[in-house]
Amino acid sequence: MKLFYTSKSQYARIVRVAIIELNLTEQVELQEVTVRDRNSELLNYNPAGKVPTLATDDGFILSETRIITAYLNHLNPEIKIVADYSDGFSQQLEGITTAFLDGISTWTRERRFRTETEQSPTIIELEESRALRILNYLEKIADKLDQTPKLAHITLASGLGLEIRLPELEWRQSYPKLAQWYDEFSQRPSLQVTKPES
Ligand SMILES: N[C@@H](CCC(=O)N[C@@H](CS)C(=O)NCC(=O)O)C(=O)O
Repeated sequence: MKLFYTSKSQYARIVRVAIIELNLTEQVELQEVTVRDRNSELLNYNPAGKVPTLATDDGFILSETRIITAYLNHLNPEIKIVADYSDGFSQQLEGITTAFLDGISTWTRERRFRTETEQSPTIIELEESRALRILNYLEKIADKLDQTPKLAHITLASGLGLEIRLPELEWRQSYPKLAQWYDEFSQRPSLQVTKPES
């Protein structure tokens, strides 16, 4: 199997963390690629051109973080990373944390890849209020977050990890329980070796 990734992608980071937590590092080869690039090697495999992309041993090309993670989880079902229907709360959290990551990614891209005149205040305001609503919700239920490497927790940690690229988010002081959860969860070796540098 081969995982196509970029080191900057927080979505690909979720899959890289899952590979480590599922003890599948020997089975999955990692290939770094470029995105938004007509000459990217990835386009020979996936017309969507997005990371993460997984080329499976049985010849399928999987996109979308949750689909890939669920596929990897079925290879080691003893460890439960992706929630099933018996765990409604984790499924609920998977949805909300994915929306958080999607929103923060949009906001970050707006700031980093567009000139000041191209940046849309409407989009930034929309994503900022979405992020704050979700952070308020997560702070309220912080005692229900634990330190197990579930997809929802990994997704949340990946979203919060974008603080390095979006200092204006400034979430730590207002959400102390969440900050405590995040700082402890981030100590996991899988999170440490995939930590974004910039
Ligand atoms: N919904 C997708 C999002 C993946 C995504 O947006 N990946 C970005 C990198 S963080 C990408 O590949 N962008 C390339 C592009 O937009 O062409 C998932 O869950 O995997």
